[in-house]
Amino acid sequence: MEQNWDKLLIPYTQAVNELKVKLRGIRTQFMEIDGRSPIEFVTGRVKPVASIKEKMVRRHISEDRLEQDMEDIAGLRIMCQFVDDIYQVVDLLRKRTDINILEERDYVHNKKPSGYRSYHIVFEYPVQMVSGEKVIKAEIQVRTLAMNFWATVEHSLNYKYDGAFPAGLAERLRSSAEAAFKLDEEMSEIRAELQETKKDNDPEN
Ligand code: 0O2
Ligand code: 0O2
Repeated sequence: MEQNWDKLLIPYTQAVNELKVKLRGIRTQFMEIDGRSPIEFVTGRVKPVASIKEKMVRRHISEDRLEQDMEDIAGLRIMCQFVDDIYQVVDLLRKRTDINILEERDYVHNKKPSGYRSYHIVFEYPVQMVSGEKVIKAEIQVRTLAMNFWATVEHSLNYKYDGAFPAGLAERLRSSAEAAFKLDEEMSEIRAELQETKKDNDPEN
């Protein structure tokens, strides 16, 4: 039987919309209290049907296993300024009672062969449907602005090359990912030095 995509995607769309509000709410609360947030901004999307179909072929996922085996039909991204912020956000997510974390993948410190870095969390999320509660799987990717810059550009180049970069270019992309990570490390060091300077100049110390 032909899959009814519109019907299948209703709870995923609902989940993405709810989670965008909830995750952006974390930023709002931090800004109110601290004037600084570990979350810079949040985006979310439901995977387009064409990408779902392509991934089903690539990962040998049958239609009847789709909802169990495809973890990123509902996908959220949290962008952070600093690498440390990623882990603060992950800690906050672990404490939430509205998501049930199934798996964490730390590609920040275990980069993928492509050079890709991000922290992935796969979780269950209950959606209140008129027919009753439906628990779906969803994924949050937590990354710095620099990691996001690299992943966004690499993803669009990948699309043009249909996933197979010429060897020399793949190597240059890997070294660009390293350059982005060096930038993250340098920014963290600058922040740490600024905090030290501030402490030294604080008359209360
Ligand atoms: P604001 O005040 O415009 O920043 P939405 O309608 O926003 O719920 P949509 O249109 O599907 O959802 O967009 P998506 O992809 O979920 O998220 C877009 C949000 O990410 C917008 O924020 C953008 O401003 C923000 N965004 C995207 N790229 C960047 C970036 O490079 N830097 C920053 N700081 N923000 C970015 P808002 O909340 O809609 O509001
Ligand atoms: P989209 O929506 O186009 O981004 P796999 O399918 O083997 O790659 P797996 O094991 O299902 O991956 O999950 P993993 O590796 O934790 O997460 C896969 C997702 O991470 C991808 O989703 C991308 O969003 C992101 N990702 C992983 N590797 C790379 C990479 O080298 N470059 C970029 N730009 N993003 C990456 P999709 O399904 O590819 O879809």
